[in-house]
Amino acid sequence: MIVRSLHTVIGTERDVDAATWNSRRLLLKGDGLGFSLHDTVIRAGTETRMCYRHHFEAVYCIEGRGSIEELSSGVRHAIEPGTMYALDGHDDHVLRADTALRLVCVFNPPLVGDETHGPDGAYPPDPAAAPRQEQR
Ligand code: 9YT
Repeated sequence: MIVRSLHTVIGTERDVDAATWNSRRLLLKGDGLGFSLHDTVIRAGTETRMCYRHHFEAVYCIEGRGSIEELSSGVRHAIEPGTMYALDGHDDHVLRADTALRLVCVFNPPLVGDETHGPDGAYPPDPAAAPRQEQR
C-alpha cells in the first residue's frame, strides 16, 4: 500500500511548475500502478493549449471555475467543482481558468517524473515505452 499526503510532495521533485500551472504528482510511473495521479492548480486568468498525443488524461475539478474548448469543433464546456472531462481522443484543447482551478488529473500511460509540455502542448512519450528500433 502507498499512502502519501500532498504536503509531503510540495517542494520536492514531484512538484512541477510551468507558466500556467503547478502539478503535484502524487503517483508516478515508478509507483507501479500503470497510471499517474496529480493534484494540479491552474493559475487564475490563464489559458493553456494542450494536446496529449502520447497519453490519455482524465481531469476532475474540485475547486474553481473555468472552461475547456475542443479545438476540432469550437465547442466549449464549463468547468466547476464536480465536472470531469476525459481526453479519450488525444483532443487538441484550450483550458481557461476564470479563477484558480484545482484539478485531480490521471494519466495513462503514467508520467515518469518532471515532464512539462513541449511546444506541441504534449508531454513526450516515455522513452522506456517507445517501440524499439529494428537492429540491422
Ligand atoms: C489539466 C491539465 O492537463 N493541466 C496541465 C498539467 C497536467 N495535467 C499535470 O501534469 O498535472
